[in-house]
Amino acid sequence: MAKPEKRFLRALQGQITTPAPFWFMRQAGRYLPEYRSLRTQAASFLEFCYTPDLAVEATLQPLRRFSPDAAILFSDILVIPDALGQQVSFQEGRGPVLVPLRRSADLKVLDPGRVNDLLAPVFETVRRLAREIPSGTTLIGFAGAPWTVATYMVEGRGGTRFEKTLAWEAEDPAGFGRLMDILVDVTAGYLLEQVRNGAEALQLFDTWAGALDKPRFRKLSIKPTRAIVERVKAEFPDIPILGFPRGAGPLYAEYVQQTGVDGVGLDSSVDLAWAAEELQGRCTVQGNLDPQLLVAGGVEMRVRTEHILEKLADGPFVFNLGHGIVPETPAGNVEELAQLIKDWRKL
Ligand code: 1CP
Repeated sequence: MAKPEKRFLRALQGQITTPAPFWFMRQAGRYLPEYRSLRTQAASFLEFCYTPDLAVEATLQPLRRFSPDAAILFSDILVIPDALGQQVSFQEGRGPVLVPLRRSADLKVLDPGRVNDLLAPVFETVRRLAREIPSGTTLIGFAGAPWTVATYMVEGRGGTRFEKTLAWEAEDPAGFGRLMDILVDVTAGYLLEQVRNGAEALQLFDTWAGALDKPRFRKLSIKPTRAIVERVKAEFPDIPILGFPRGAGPLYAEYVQQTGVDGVGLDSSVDLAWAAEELQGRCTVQGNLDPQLLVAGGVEMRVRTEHILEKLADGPFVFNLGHGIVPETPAGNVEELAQLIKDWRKL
């Protein structure tokens, strides 16, 4: 059973909590000077993720500054392709670079059987965090959703328009479907192992869901997400699962109805009145301050934050951004935002 004293978990159970619980996507990372300093201790970003001392510390850094209601495991969605045996590296200023998979025959490089063994350091990080985070803080485990992870595996890098991934899916749906099935299977197994080691909630990041038209959104975002939710809930019926189908637009409604998620992350483009009306009756909503307003700070950030709280905090709600904190963000603005949320309606 979820521990009721944790406000984040109560919100995911559908309760209204005042003030609203909050955390920020990418609350750890380069905008924090203490992160940049810690990061120098590992030669590569993946080594950083696979060193529990460093990953635990990176997770804890934002907790000390902002006391959010949730800590998110420090890792990356691309540890899955790495553990499957695809060659993955992160290059300074360029982001992730993978040796791309482009056709069925390329799938033979993948070895799904070893994923959880290779990711043992991540599970150790989860175990240690479960002991080390403050008692009112919820530990969120996560993974990329299959579609989003597949885009990196097929394109070989970020910053694309997913032409090669969409073309493979169109030309050889059965072959691409095998890649998706592998990802559903290993992602469910990976999330289950995070829960066994102490994760108290899970988030599935479908960052590139917005590239899919309606039939493909159903096939490549909703269906695999539902399969993962079902597998995790079969073993842990009470574990709250959040989905983040970024850019889904009106398809957010179908996503919420069909996947079985307990909460949904809204990107900044989602209309708040629409979300309150169409989504919040069915699940907890999370979001959705534009990360650029957090870069700018000041009155615009404050007005928009209050507006989001006015529209959504009377139902089950977790305050967050509409996407991750960007490296240019002044840490002081994040501190101010955290205080705003905590003080809202206090007087
Ligand atoms: O230190 C560095 O320079 C590396 C930057 C970095 C960091 C801090 C990357 C590379 N990943 C991360 C951590 C990370 N990634 C976390 C944990 C930290 C936290 O949230 O506090 C999480 C949850 C992610 C998830 C992630 N990685 C997503 C989904 C969420 C999102 O932001 O959309 C995606 C798409 C990635 C891929 C990725 N990893 C890193 C980069 C630069 C990218 C994006 C590449 C692109 O633009 O396509």
